[in-house]
Amino acid sequence: TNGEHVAALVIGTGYGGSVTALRLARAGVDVHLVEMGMAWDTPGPDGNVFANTTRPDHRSFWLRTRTKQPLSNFLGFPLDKDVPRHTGILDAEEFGGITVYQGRGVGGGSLVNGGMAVTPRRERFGAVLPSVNADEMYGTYYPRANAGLGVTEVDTRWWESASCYQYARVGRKHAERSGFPFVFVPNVYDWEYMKQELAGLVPKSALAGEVLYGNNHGKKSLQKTYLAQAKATGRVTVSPLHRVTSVAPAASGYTVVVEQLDTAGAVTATKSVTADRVFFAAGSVGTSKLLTRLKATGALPRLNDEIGRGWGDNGNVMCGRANHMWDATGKLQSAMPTAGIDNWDAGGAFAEVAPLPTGIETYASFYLSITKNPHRARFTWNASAGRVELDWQTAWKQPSVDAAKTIFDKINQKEGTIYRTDLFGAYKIWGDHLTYHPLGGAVLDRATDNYGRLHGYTGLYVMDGSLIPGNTSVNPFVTITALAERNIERIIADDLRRP
Ligand code: FAE
Repeated sequence: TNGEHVAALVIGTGYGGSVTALRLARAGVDVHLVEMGMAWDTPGPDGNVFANTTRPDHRSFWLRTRTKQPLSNFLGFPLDKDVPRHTGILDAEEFGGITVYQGRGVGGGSLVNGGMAVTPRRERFGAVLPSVNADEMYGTYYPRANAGLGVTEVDTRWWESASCYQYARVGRKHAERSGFPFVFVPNVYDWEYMKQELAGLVPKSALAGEVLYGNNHGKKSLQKTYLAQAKATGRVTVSPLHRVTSVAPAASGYTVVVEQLDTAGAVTATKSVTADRVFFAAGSVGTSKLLTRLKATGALPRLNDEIGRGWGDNGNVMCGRANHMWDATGKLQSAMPTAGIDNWDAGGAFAEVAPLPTGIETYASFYLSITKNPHRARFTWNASAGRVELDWQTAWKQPSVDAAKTIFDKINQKEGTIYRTDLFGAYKIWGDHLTYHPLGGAVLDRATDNYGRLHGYTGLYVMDGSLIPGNTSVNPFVTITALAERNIERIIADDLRRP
């Protein structure tokens, strides 16, 4: 409520925000979480909280009147359709050269993502976060994050015969025939639940194609893990449909301005609260946009010049391949990926074998590659337009395409197959217009100290993916979670326990 004072205010409820809330609350600190998206705890007219991926509706997109699906076309038909403007779950946020997909709601990206919970190979960690002690991360914080997130491995004996992973077995066959290492990756999906889905014993979720607009069952989003534990402490409150617009020094602590939204996105109230400490966990784009604007417009002028810098797309690029008739990928495809092709050291690409859950046999193999892309963009404040811009260039995806080609040109040659040209618009092979993995913008040990304390101010912290400089070599959320676990432990010990 307006005029309230809180000990700790956390902006955003994704991985960084949820870890921060749980650990502060367990240390005896009262925490208020502010989330611009909805709570996602109430069923819609169809009895489900979340819309199905194949039938987007008002719940699916953040304040859009037309869907913007990552796969825009199929067999020559455009897939996008009109939807009522609503504070839906998936934001396709458009900058000049790239569309950045993000989750909106209590749970952040955990509501919409594929659940792939990958710890980078240890020998690659030095390139991911050079200032962080790898022994501590691999000895303590990665295990803590994996436990907190409920990460488990698929039962490979079940996987070998499950019809819903035929597409992944075809992916393995093609990878191995071309000599690439094929690796299983852990996930946060409840595998026992999926087995029951396949056996027809429970309502289908992953096997009904649910992922991009939320999973009604089976996936352990943050709502079921960190946030449930945080709420159980009795010290955590959450305000959904509240968006932070300003943070500025007050006589004691900080004044935080928050707009309350209705489900059409209109501002219904503006509130001002004070907080002793403010934790920015609005995601790489959300935190970078806030900090860039607050520095430029004079609310937080002492933030340093690293704010807004070091942003990358984790090298995301997508493609599909057309298989021969003997390599059917299956009508039923689990929406939760289980495996990847690791050509990082030789070619700079790690490719997830991704589902294409259309409900029909497509003879297509589909992949999301994470690549070693060297380009880094910067957020800047455009005063005349009154908005933050990102200077990512469309052409900067070329190194990612080249890296992905080290895998798929070879597989196509070996198999005598071709790329699909119908998935991203007419005759377009590469899905190079987007990222699911925004990283950076307030990089650790540059914009902040080595534990996320923002330079220039006491009591302001960054806790999310904006700390990571642009690439993690694998899917990012386990690293975001582990880094938040590491930083908050130090912050509690040094800033909160000592007078
Ligand atoms: P994030 O989870 O984005 O949370 C930030 C929260 O802050 C959001 O809920 C925002 O609504 C909220 N917010 C933003 N601005 C404000 C404001 N001004 N006031 C109040 N609230 C605000 O941040 N990663 C993997 O590791 N494995 C996967 O399989 C995977 N699949 C993905 C699939 C999709 C479709 C997408 C979009 C992402 C995927 N990711 C995956 C990426 C992953 O979800 C992402 O890296 C993390 O969610 C980022 O965590 P953060 O805590 O940084």
